[in-house]
Amino acid sequence: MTLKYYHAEPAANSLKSMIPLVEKGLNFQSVYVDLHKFEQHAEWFVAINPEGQVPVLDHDGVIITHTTVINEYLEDVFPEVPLRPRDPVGAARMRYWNKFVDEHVMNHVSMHGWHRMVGIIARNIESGEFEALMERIPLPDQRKKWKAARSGFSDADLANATEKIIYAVDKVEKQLAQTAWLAGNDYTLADINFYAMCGMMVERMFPELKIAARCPRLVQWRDAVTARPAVAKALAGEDRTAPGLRTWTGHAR
Ligand SMILES: N[C@@H](CCC(=O)N[C@@H](CS)C(=O)NCC(=O)O)C(=O)O
Repeated sequence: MTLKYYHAEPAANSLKSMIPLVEKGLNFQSVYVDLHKFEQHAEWFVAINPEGQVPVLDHDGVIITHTTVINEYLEDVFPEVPLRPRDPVGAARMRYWNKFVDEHVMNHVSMHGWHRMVGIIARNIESGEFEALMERIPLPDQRKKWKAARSGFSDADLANATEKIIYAVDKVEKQLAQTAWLAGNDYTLADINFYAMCGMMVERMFPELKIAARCPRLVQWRDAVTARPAVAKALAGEDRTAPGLRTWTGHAR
């Protein structure tokens, strides 16, 4: 049995499926894909994932993409260390939170991240070279996102994204007043999802939201996730992000 995990820095989507791999104690080959060099759009990588995005799981030659799908796949194939409740109600609650994060959180945090980080990278590329790079991006929406990052997202779009993030952190805070973890009494893929896509970096990315005062339970929950040995190990992975661009990701390094 061989498992190969293609990923970038230990943040957002790349972190989201790395954590379950480590939590489950699986042996896997880690393949770093350098987004700063646009390796995700290179021929060799697009041959593996035609959508030109990380992360990707290769299990004995079977390619699985999209983090929520990868994580449920890992759960189905390697259920020994469970990260999904075994009862249908618990599993439904976990999926409810995963859907919420995937549809209503991830893109909004991502827009702010792209605005601050990818925008700088995109603006540093010479004109002709930028257009040539855009040609290689397989997903039309992703091409638009790169172009928007280069020109800068509009204030209205950024304000809308911030509103959605405020709604999300307040919703999580309310849930954590009722249950220790998002889907109930157990740590699940839902916690991993919200942590990787928002929770780990929201305080550092949005100091103006005064998260510590506004969402004390979320901060406590985030610290509990960070303190898990598997999470610490996943976070310690390779990071080639220029130090000046690291602050938004919430990296301690
Ligand atoms: N829905 C996908 C999203 C994957 C995604 O957005 N990956 C980003 C990294 S966090 C990426 O590959 N970005 C590079 C690019 O789009 O050029 C998933 O859950 O895996």
